[in-house]
Amino acid sequence: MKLSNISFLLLLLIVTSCGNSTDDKKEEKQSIKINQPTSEQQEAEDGVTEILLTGNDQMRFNLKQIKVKAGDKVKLTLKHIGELDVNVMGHNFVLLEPETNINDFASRAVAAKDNDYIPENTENVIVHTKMIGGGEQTSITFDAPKKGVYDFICSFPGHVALMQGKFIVE
Ligand SMILES: [Cu+2]
Repeated sequence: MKLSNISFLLLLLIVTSCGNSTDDKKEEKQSIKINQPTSEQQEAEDGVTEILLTGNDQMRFNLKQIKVKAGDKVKLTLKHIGELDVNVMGHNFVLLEPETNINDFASRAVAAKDNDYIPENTENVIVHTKMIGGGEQTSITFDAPKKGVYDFICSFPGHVALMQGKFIVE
């Protein structure tokens, strides 16, 4: 469990133990919970950090931020929880090298339909999943790159504006 989660739990405990559990406070607590960035992440026994990233029909990833540790082996599963076809609402996960201009990359990706919207011979991609449609899921396993903050995006045409986040290696 990460520090931020622990302090969040502590805060909850303090709020709860104050005893003034009016309905207002309950609602407040719930909304805090909802706004808490959820990192569906766990360290498996074999030392592989598993990440579950979902994408939906509203062009949203469930995670804005993914944190791993340098040297981790990462198993990332991308799950499309929508219903739309891959040709209409395809999603992928593309982890970009630092200094990559996201918008420039995305526009080159648009032209690479035949290559799953990954520009051919690009040096900007560290790793990526295949493009999937509603109801599908796909996994990749890779070694976390060196410490730093990386961008991840969905490279389906038009998705990058909403579907991007930070991949943080600590
Ligand atoms: Cu997408």
